[in-house]
Amino acid sequence: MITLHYAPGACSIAAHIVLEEIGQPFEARPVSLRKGQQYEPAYLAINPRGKVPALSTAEGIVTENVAILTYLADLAPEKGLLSRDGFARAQALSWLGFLTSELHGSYGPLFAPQRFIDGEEVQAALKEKARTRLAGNLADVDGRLAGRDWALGDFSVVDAYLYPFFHWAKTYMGFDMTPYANYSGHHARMQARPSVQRVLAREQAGQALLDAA
Ligand SMILES: N[C@@H](CCC(=O)N[C@@H](CS)C(=O)NCC(=O)O)C(=O)O
Repeated sequence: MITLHYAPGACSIAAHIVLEEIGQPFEARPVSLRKGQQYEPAYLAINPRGKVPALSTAEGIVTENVAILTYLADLAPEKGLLSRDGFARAQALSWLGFLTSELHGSYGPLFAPQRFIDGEEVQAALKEKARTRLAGNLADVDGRLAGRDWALGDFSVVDAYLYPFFHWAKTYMGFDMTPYANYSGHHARMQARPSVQRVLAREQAGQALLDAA
């Protein structure tokens, strides 16, 4: 059986949503990033980079969001979560590449400026710059979602991957998301999906387990 190693509310929620969408049995194992469990030997044996998500499969371990989302979509081609057609697949991979490098990357200096530079003053300046970069990337997404319910027309892995970054901007970075009307509409549509509701409930329970441990 597939096991998803995830942290509640982290980028791993994209894979969690896709697992629910494809409807195959899986186990979801929470990892506490707050408690540093990603650096404990047991987890480093799964992903030596100390990051979630990681997917344990019968064939071995898959790491990196883009690889995991691609792998999961290909397990259930009938769901149409990632086209196998050359050009359409390239469009999807273009989105995934942007999300993993640019949009996800925008958050690094905001969540952990100390990983980039020492000193409170320069860290504050770095965060300011990073907020501007994030705002630009959110606007990019918003523009690309104009006139469409889902990033590629039909629901796909790209939509699942768009989900956490909206939430982080609003909840953790205090962004007013109303100017990003298309991305806001997309987020509302995501929240209404039964798969997302099941994932949110499971991740909440996972967080409670981690807190109690
Ligand atoms: N390139 C990786 C990035 C994964 C990543 O940064 N995950 C974060 C959570 S959103 C993490 O595990 N952070 C823990 C840490 O860096 O200590 C991917 O796309 O899978």
